[in-house]
Amino acid sequence: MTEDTGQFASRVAVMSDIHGNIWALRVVLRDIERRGIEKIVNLGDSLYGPLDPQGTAQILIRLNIPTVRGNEDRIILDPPAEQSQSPTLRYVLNSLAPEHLAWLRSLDMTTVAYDHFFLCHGTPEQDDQYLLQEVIRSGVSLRKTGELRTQLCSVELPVVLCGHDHVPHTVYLPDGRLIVNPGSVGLAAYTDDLPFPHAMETGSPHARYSIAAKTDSGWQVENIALPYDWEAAARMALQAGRPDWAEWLKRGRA
Ligand SMILES: [Mn+2]
Repeated sequence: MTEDTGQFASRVAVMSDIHGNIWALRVVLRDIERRGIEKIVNLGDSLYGPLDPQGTAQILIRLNIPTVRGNEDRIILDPPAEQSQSPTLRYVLNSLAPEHLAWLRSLDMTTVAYDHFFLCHGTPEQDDQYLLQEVIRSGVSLRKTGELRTQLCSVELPVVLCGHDHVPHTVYLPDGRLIVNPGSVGLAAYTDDLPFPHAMETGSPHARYSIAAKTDSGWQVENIALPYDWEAAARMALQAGRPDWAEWLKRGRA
């Protein structure tokens, strides 16, 4: 691998929200390798879902890349009372071995990677809040610049990497900072009830990740959408009793 030098000395592949989707993860990692990118980060929610938590954990532990813990990773480690009976959580827990849980437990909620990048799953303060999206009763919209600056007042690095809402976004702040959400490797759409019922949709079932690269004229961001065997992932979700996931996986719509 000699391509990752010179002009692109600070080139990083950004993954988030893999959600146990080993079929999507394998295709993303192959694409990153094909491009000669050697620096990868992972923004969390790596294992939760009716797919292949164990296989995904094995790959990620072997990769050993800068990784933060997402809200659904936290739920695996410390289930809140109202979720402790969830069949999907039981499926995940049954599939994981102690070493996989120990890896999850070793992750911090935020971290700094490769000199330029601040990593969080949701916001710097909360792993279960969207940074870039505001959910109100009437729908979802891009959070206002002033609120973003407040959320990021403690972050001094030029590039903030966040996930959690599964929708790719690149947002530029007036002070020159950049916020990049790569979308989701493993789950292109979903619905949630909090804080108000809403749907998050990428619009296609492709596996998503981003590449952030420092160039002479500023930070360059590429959003990648890769075809993968989403039918296989959907079959697994159906087998595990989640027809809703199967539809989200196959269509990228919710
Ligand atoms: Mn999340």
